[in-house]
Amino acid sequence: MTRVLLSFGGNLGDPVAVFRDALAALGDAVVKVSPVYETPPWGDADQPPYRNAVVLADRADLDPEGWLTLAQELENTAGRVRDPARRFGPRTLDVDIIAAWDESGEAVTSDDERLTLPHPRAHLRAFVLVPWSKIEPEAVLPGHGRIAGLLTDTTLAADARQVTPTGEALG
Ligand code: A4P
Ligand code: MG
Repeated sequence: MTRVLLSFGGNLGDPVAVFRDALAALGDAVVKVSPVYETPPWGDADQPPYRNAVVLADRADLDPEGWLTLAQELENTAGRVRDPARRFGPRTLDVDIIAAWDESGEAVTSDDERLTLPHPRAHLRAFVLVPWSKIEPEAVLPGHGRIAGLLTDTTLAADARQVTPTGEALG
């Protein structure tokens, strides 16, 4: 079994419809889904606001590499087009693996550029930490401590105030 915390983000087309399709494709693997939030673009200001959500999921037959393949399949199904000139630019769907845990609950770590675990920017992102704290208030981001503690950082707390629930239902 590998449990993962997936982050969904998108700001082109109808991201909420895309999130629903991705969740349907994950099927029984889905354990918990956060509310949907509207968030200011991070890393590249010249683009529309994002919708973000996180999903806790479990699959007995997938290792973290298998999860990365599945995440990329979900992005491709959503018609994701990568613009190499704009790393943090607009997209229909981004699925990042924020963290992974093995069957005994141990966090999986990896320094590999193809799959870095935990995600190297997760601890800087209110658009990941706020939705995650909503479904797992006691969660720990491996290597960084309790997410509730991270969100007390001045910069993150200011960013968190701009992470706005939209009331759109995914389930
Ligand atoms: N990769 C390595 N580790 C991981 C991991 N833990 N999860 C590799 C997923 N992928 C991982 O990703 C680039 C490469 O990272 C992949 O080949 C994979 O093997 P990508 O999805 O092709 O490109 P990307 O998503 O543009 O890059 P990246 O680095 O994931 O971008 P970010 O950092 O996710 O930024 N603002 C708001 N408000 N909300 C957002 O969701 N998202 C981004 C994307 C920018 N600004 C945003 C949001
Ligand atoms: Mg990505």
